[in-house]
Amino acid sequence: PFLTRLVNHPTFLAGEATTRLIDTTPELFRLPRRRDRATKLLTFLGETIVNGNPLVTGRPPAVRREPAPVPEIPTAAKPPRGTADIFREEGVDGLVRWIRDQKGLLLTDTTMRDAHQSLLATRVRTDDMLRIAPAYAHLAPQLFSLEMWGGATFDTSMRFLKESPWQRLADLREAVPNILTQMLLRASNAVGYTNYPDNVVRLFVREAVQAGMDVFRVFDALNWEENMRVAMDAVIEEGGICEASICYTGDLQDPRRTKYDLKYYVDLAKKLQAGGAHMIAIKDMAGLLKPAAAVKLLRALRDEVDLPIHLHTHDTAGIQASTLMAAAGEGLQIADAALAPMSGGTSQVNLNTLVEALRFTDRESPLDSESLTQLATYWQAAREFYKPFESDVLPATGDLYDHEMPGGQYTNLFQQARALGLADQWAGVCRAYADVNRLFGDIVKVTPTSKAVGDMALFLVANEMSAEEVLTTNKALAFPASVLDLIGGRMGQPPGGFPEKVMRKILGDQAPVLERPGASMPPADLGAAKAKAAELTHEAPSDRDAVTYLLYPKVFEEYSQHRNTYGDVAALPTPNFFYGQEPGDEIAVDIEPGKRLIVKYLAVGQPYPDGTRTVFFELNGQPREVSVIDRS
Ligand code: 3PY
Ligand code: ZN
Repeated sequence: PFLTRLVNHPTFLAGEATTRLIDTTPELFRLPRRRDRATKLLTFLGETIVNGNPLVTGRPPAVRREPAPVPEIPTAAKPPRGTADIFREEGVDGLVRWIRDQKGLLLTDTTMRDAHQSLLATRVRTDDMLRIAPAYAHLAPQLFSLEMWGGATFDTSMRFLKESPWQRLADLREAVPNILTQMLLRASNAVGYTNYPDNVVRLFVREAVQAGMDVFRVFDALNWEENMRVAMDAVIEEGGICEASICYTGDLQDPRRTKYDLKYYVDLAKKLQAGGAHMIAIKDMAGLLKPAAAVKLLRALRDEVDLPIHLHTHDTAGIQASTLMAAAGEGLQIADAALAPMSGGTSQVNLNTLVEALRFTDRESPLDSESLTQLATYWQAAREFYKPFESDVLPATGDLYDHEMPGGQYTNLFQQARALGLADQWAGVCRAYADVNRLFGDIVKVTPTSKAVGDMALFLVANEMSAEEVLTTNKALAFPASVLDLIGGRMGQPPGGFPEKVMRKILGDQAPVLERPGASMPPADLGAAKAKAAELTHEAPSDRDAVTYLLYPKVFEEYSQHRNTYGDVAALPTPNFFYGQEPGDEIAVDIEPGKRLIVKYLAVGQPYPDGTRTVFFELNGQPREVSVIDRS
């Protein structure tokens, strides 16, 4: 049948069959499935009903089962013209001109990326984004962009949620055709925790553009512009918008801290401009940029760099709205914020109230307050699904400016500390984090360098050691792998390099990498990765799966196994994904456009001697049952 399908395919008949046939006509290469999709999903639901979803086991339960309320919108109407239309019609230069012409402060909504990465351990599922996506298109077309991809979302969507990050991007792009999509790209670390070969970074960017990504916020975790080149060039060549970042650390107003002063940031921004950046991001990942410093930084950048500026900060300190307002007063073009119920604390500043704070000023935003309230109302309810992942609130004190921990790491490191029995020593962990930063020469701390500093801080507290003792002790120490990576130069070089003494102590006789790590890394074998990925997915070989495999081999393998066994669980409503169903519950699951399953859960049978139980459903009105192993 394969040959029959092949020779009858229009591409083949048109005489255009080439070796690209696999890429252009993947439908020919899909092999028949052993089990149909409905059975796989019923098996997943059955397993979850009997055994629970391990993701939420032992965590505080979510109570909400009803869907979050979606505002009414004219779905049949074309959404109003937005930034994505401008970009498509007028290219990046036209978009940049348009940005400069705007009087009001433009806003990026980070709810679907950084906000839930910072507040809910990156656990928000695609389904909850897709339900509200068309409402964004109709109610908030004045947004500059929707940050909804990259950072930790790529890894966590597969690792924990068992869903495809690519599908999330493609579906959101389709649902919100008029607003720019935006992602966070860790330059040579792509969406991972270590540098990858250049050809992997390039392929990743190409696939992201093809799947619908517009704005790439590219940053290097040590502010090493040389290490940003490959990613920036790839974004520009593939037709994306290159927003190159300067990561903000320290305090440019503190006369005692001279390493990261105004000149340092301006010089870096100039280098990024020379490297072809279309826009500059000030990436204040720890929320350290104080209002007065923001004024100085904006003035200097606007004087010396001729690119639009986009300010990103975290509200860990609780006062970052004043930083955004101060920056807006200095001509900042774009700011990041999150919808009210997903804002504040380690997340971004409150977008709803920021819009009101700007009202009746010359930077007033054209966003509609009532519409934003409707979007916020949705997220308030949707957040309830994620109660198991709510982190403890850790109000920052003045010591935030000492340890400088990024918003996304703050609560995460606390959980790690608690898991090691060090919760009561949290203040000590924060102090150790600051000491490790000083030991390493005062570096930029953001993924992945922040992880290395955090790992080292926990290591010291667990071993009851001070940072100085690392240099003086004669004990052989087994340093965390991330620390060996960082000090070994495999994440790149900080300004001035790492302190000699630290390198000698931590690396022993191992020679550090001093050049750009990608320069000495052999290119990844894309052909082999494509074949391996196809073996795992049982799908036609694709560059997309290949690059996913190259970035996260183990995670991709487990995700593919899950998908082969249970189908695409992204289609399930969140309460059912976490908790299965109650007897008598009926849910609608759209497994593809126009193909809806109505699943009613009836009952579960007693265990058989072999430990299995039968779970009884009705599928589209017909009785169906699946057998699952009771693991209790
Ligand atoms: C990430 O790299 O995921 C970040 O959010 C850094 O701030
Ligand atoms: Zn951030």
